Amino acid sequence: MKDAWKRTTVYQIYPKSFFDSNGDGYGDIKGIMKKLDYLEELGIGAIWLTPMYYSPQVDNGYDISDYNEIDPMFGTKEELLELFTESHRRDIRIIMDIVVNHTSTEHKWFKKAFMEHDEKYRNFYIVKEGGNGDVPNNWKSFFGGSAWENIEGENSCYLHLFAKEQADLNWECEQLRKEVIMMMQEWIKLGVDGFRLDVINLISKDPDFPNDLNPYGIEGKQYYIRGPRIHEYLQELNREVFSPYEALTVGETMSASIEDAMLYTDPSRKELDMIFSMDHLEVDYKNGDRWTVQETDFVKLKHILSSWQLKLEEVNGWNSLFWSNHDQPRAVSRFGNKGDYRIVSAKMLATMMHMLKGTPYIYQGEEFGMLDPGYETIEEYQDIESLHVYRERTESGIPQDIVMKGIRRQSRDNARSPMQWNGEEYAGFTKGTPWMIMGKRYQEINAETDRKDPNGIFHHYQKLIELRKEEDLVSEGSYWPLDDDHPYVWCYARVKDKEALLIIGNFYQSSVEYHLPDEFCECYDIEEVLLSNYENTMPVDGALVLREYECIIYKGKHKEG
Ligand code: TEU
Repeated sequence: MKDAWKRTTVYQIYPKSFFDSNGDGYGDIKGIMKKLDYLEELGIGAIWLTPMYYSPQVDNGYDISDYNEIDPMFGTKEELLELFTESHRRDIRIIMDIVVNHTSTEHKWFKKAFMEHDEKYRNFYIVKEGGNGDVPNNWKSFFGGSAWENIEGENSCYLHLFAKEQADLNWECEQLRKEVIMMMQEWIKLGVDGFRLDVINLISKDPDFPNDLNPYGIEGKQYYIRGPRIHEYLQELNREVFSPYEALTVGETMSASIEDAMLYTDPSRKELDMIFSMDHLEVDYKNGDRWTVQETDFVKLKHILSSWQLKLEEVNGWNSLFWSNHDQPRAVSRFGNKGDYRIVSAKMLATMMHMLKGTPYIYQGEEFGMLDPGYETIEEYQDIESLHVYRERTESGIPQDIVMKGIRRQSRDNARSPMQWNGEEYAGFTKGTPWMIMGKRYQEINAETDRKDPNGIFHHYQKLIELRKEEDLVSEGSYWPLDDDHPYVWCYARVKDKEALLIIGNFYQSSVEYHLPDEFCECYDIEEVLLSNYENTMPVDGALVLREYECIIYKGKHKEG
């Protein structure tokens, strides 16, 4: 990991739902600009902007029709460049979301390929003979149906792993790779400091496109989640774009294993700085099915996060640390407490994640404990994936209330309801009509109310961000799992030279008597509490009673000095 980024906390903005400056109901660039002071006060060092490129918005901007232009719904390219300048003035760097596994079918490449029949561009996409029911293989789209769509007027079809309006690009084509490289270099020249690379592990497909007889998750997936040329492509991007410009890179890699991550992030291989793995967020999926919810398997959660910490350290790799993003439900609704313990549980979750080794990502609204919006009926949802899941499952005969239970819990719209800035109409997000229905409890849960409270969640995040900047143990210390099998408490240490941090969190709504792990106490004396979410006491004879969702960061010194 590049030294310059090691102490940075990243803030993810979903522009459509962040802040609307012109009253059209959609968040925009000027809106982001107006909130830069707020972000500076929080202390973050970088913003990740989810896509604002030209797009028909079939998948909220992940269907790009022009990589070089900004969709008018967000403003202009000039405004975006001004946002870069204003952010840089505040020492906030910019990470752009790059979606190069697929383009929108409105992209000029797609149009040239299939409407103007230009061979060069046809080769930019994955085209096979067949169509109209007679498809090349049984691969499925994540958003429903076959992954193949017929090309109008032909007996051939193109691959789309997501919506049919999101056509997969053919990375085997050298000219396509050149175009992508040029486009990314262009953005760097305009001031971008890093990239979040959407589903980047899917860009290399098995060239035989086999039928998937034993699907791993969804039909086809095993043939593209770690395709034969993936490392070669990443190394090419690294050589041409990332290394020369010292750009930070975080690859979104669905279903990547730790072993994959070790390869992607080992600095000597020159691929990516870090990846987003969703492994730890699958602990409430029943039998691996996201839409059938089960109680969180807490011990499994700890084991997963611990093994990622340990394994990536082996290769000098780097972790991305997050509970939430625009595809996931709100962390407090999911792993914390929506009632009386909302504030303490939000602080506990933040503490346990932020004290790990890696780069923390905060998703907009998380810094004051936003909850899922509480939509009830399917009509309230907009996300293409939720609507597809609803249709597919109800049609297959699953009772509607069971389907809705899964959607209420896991829908991506949980993250996408507009930011709750204050208690005014539409939570101060817009003066018009918001594009999505507001969260139910915005009068009580909003940035303004929380920030006024000295014990609020925002101030706790500020302290965590500050600790990462100030304390070498947080940015550099090795991870030491302790008590990994405890059913209620997560306890780990970060150690470096003769010092250690001991981080303890009670994940449950009941108090727990807790004895600090012997192996830690034998080596270290606890000297002070750096941060906690209750008025705190020091352990007596190595023991303490942890209150509901209590978390504590202790600092200790090695007994031998
Ligand atoms: O997401 C891909 C991904 O890994 C999933 O979490 C996705 O949200 C979906 O649930 C798969 O079933 C990325 C983006 O983050 C997402 O918003 C886009 O819809 C998707 O890629 C396609 O570009």
